[in-house]
Order: sequence, then C-alpha cells, then structure tokens
Amino acid sequence: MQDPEKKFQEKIDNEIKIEPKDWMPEAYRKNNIRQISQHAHSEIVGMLPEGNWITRAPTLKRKAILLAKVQDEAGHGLYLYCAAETLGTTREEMINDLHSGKAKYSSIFNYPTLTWADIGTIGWLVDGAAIINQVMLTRTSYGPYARAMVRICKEESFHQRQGFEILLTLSRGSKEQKEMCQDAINRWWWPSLMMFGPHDKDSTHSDQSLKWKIKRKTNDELRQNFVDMCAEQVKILGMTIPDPDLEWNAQTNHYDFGEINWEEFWNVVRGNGPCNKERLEARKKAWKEGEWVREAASAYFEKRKTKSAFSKY
Ligand code: FAQ
Repeated sequence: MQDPEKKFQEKIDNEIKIEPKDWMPEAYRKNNIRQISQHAHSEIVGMLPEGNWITRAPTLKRKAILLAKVQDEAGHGLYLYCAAETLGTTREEMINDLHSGKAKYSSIFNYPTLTWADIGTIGWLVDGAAIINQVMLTRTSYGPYARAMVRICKEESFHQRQGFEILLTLSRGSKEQKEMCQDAINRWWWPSLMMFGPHDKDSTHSDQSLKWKIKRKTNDELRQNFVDMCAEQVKILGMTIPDPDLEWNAQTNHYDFGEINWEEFWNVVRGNGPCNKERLEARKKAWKEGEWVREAASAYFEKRKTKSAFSKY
C-alpha cells in the first residue's frame, strides 16, 4: 500500500484539491483551521469599523452600498467558518478562541474610522490588499477554502471599486474633501502593508504553507504586488502615498518602498492596537446578545426534523 503522506503530496504536486474526507497530515489540517478561521474572524471583525459609518453615510445611495458591503462581509465570514468546520473544528471552538484572544484576526481592523474618507480608503486599500491575497488563495490546495475564495473575490473586487470611487469623488471635491482624502490615505497606508504579515524571513508558517500550496506566494511577494498596484492607482486620485522612499526601480521592475514599523505591527497583533479591546468587546457582546437567536434556530431545526420524520409515514 502507498504511503498516505506520499500520496497526499503527489495530489498537491499534481494540482488535485484535498477534500474533507481525504487523508491529510495533522499539521496540514491544523494550519488550514488556523488560517481559515483567522480569515473568517477578520471578515466578521472587519464589519465593525465600517459598520460605524452606516448611520452617517453622506447620501442614501452611499448608505445602501455600505450596508450591502458590510452584509457581504458577514457572508464571507460564514462561508469561511463552514470551510473550517469541514476540517473537524466547530463554530463554538473557533468563536471561543477569538474571544479568549487565542485566535488572531487581521491587524488592520484595530484602527479607527475617523472620517467618511476612511470608508473609501478601506475599500481601496484594505479590500485591495485582501484581493491580492485572496486571488492567490482561489488556487489554495484545500478544496472548500479555494471554492469559497472564488465567490468572495468577485464581491471583494466590487468593494474595492466602490472604495476607489468614494475617494475619486472626494479628490475632485472641495479643499476640505481633498485634505480629508489625503489624511485617510496617510493613516491607512502603512497598516494596509502590514496586512500581508511579517517579512518572509520572520514568517513562522510560510515554508510549510508553500510546500503544501496553502499559500502560493510569500508575504513579501504579495506586499510588493500591492505596492506596485497602489503606486499607479494613487496617481489617478491625484493624491500621494506617505512614503518618501517610494520610487520606481527600473532594474527590478518594481517600486522600492520604505520599511514598515514592525514594532507597531507586533504591538497590534498582540492585542495592544488602538481598537483591539473595543473590537473584542463588541464581538463578545454580539455573541451573548445573539444567544436567543441561536437557541430559537436550533429549536426550529429540531421541530422540522421531527416533522419530516413523521411525514414519511
Ligand atoms: N494581522 O507565519 P506568518 C479582509 C500572524 S480579510 C494579524 O507569516 P501566515 C476582508 C499570523 O497569523 C483580511 N496577525 O503567517 C475585508 C501568525 O500567527 P499565528 C484577512 C497576523 O498565516 C476587507 C504570525 O503572525 N485575510 O480584509 C498578520 O503564513 C475590508 C506569523 O505570520 C486573511 O486572513 C496580520 N496582518 O501569513 C473585511 C487571508 N499577519 O497564526 C472587511 C488569509 C501575520 O501563528 C473590510 N490569511 N499574522 O498565531 C493569510 O493569507 C495569512 O494567514 C497571512 C499571514 C498572510 C495573513
């Protein structure tokens, strides 16, 4: 009989997706649960900074669009929790890990949304960074995760365009609107670069994730793709990126850029960013207040199960 680990790696090498009932190394299962659940938490916590602006969106049209975007993010979180559940974990375990601080979520959602321009900037930069990462993940080796990513990416690209359009409107507006636009870009630029994680040399999971094709590109490669994209797009806005070292390099065919403040990054990841406490409190409160909904849904499910068992006779 063939060694299961060898057979597993052959599938990966031949681009055959790993499915929930297939044999897989325990470390592959764990790494996927970790990444997918953290990704799900990011979508759910990511609803909070934008949700803060639903009641204050400047027009009815902007309000309807923002509401739809935030709802999409809830949907993304739910697909991703379901994808993680296929690996043998439960929703309760994942939520408990988020609430206890054991599981991470993206550092970016620990920054405050101070003005309407922040909503445009989240769409442009945060969704932009998410897409660069997630387009790669549509080819991840675990089937349920890859399939969830295909659908999520379609929605994220709409999100990015709506954000850019908010900024384009502001950048063509009054002096105050232009300043608000530049200020938001200044505050969100560096945290957006941090979304891609530590430098490759400091990444804990990269080697294993690349071998198993959970990731297809490294953190630094994806970050460079993002910088190259934004350095061009910002010209259309007539705004600037707050990095004096940002410069086109004809030799590498990429933009050079300055060093990230890694101390700030790790500080936010460890729970000490500007909004970490507020975000976790909001999630715990929502979970507690939603308890009756979960109970009612379970009771309804049980009732329907009993009913359909009897309807056979
Ligand atoms: N924040 O060894 P690596 C979105 C942790 S979705 C916090 O390099 P890996 C949609 C990392 O977990 C955004 N922690 O890790 C939206 C690990 O700690 P651990 C989320 C971070 O997994 C838009 C340690 O550092 N996207 O935005 C961060 O190989 C707008 C060492 O790192 C995803 O989750 C960070 N930025 O690479 C919603 C995509 N970076 O777990 C609302 C899927 C690293 O050992 C509004 N995830 N860490 O305790 C990934 O692609 C990867 O997990 C990376 C990190 C690239 C995030």
